[in-house]
Amino acid sequence: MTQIALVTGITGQDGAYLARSLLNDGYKVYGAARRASTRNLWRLDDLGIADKVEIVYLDLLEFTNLLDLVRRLRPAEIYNLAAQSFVGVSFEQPLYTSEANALGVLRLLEVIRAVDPKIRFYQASTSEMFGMVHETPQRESTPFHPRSPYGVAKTFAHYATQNYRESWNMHAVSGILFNHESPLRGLEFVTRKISATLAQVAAGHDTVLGLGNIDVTRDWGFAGDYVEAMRMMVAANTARDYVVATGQTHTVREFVKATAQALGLDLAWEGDGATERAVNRKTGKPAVVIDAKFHRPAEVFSLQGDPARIRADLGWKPRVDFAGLVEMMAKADFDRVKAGRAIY
Ligand code: NAP
Ligand code: F7E
Repeated sequence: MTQIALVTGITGQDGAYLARSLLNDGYKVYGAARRASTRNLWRLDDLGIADKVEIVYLDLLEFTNLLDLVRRLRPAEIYNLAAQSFVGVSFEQPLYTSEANALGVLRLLEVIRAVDPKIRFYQASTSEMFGMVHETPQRESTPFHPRSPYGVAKTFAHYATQNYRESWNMHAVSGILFNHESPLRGLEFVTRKISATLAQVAAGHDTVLGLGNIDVTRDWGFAGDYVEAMRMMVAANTARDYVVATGQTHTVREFVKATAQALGLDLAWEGDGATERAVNRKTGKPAVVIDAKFHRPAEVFSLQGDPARIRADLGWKPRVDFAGLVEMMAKADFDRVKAGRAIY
């Protein structure tokens, strides 16, 4: 019998990679999207699966909408990837972020409890819950200390998922995923902002990359690897939460330098703090500058995950390392720029 999966956040980065993985294994995939005034399926187009996913309308703020959908589709698995996922914007829209990222998850859990508690549920938790970290590397037992409305809302959702598992015996699991990137990453996130902007500089465009704090560190992996971890957790015999990470950490500055190298850009770094910048030696023009508007009211300074538990229990490990990720993103954006294709 064909397995049915409902994937919320289908228009996002992870939704596209997860849908492709499920389709490859013969699933019927319903992709849940909010209604938009323009078509926003470019990621599914990029992976060549837009006509294979059946799009349904869903907004995490609408309880009856969620209830009707789950009743009608009766999926065996629900992956909740939908969220207001940009940390920076969560400081400007804390109430909306909490409605979607915290209460939206509770709505979904209530719907599953009412319709069929046997539906398996995946919640997209995040390393942002560790925030001001209490130990390094961070593992499943590390205390949470979120630093943004995004992190606070995701922490609520994480505990709600755990509580429904314990109260109603549901196979409801959370993946505590560290930053994962790809050529399909949104342009406002720092890695894709770097690859897309420096690709334009390398192609001769008159563009400058403005960044906030470039001393912060992140544990960056490839999104295509991380959606496999989601599936393993949902398929596992025991419902358990897992940290999903590479175990390696790098500064934003290192990401910039590695991307420049991958693109053959020769940058000369000068100054420090607010005046630090990198000049393109070929043109003599600044290619990277510090712009205070990208600083956050509270920052998560360093993250490094320990994926030992998921490796031991489920056999998951990342296939793409930092250098491979940087090269993949730089090449994809350079190819887009050279071909005159849209940079989304
Ligand atoms: P993304 O590209 O920003 O995608 C987010 C998706 O959520 C989009 O499809 C968006 O739809 C949808 N969405 C937003 N608000 C919604 C609402 N109220 N109702 C229904 N859909 C809504 O994010 P991603 O990188 O794929 O991440 C997937 C999930 O993992 C998110 O929950 C994120 O918070 C979490 N996460 C991500 C990372 C990471 O490094 N990528 C790490 C840990 C956790 P529109 O296209 O209409 O905006
Ligand atoms: O920032 C710093 C910024 O926006 C990374 C989301 O997927 O991963 C993501 O959240 C770091 C931060 O990702 C700029 O201050 C410097 O310290 O790429 P980001 P994020 O905030 O880590 C987690 C795991 C999620 O769950 C989230 O959904 O880079 N930074 N300069 C900058 N960041 C941005 N965006 N833009 C800059 O110019």
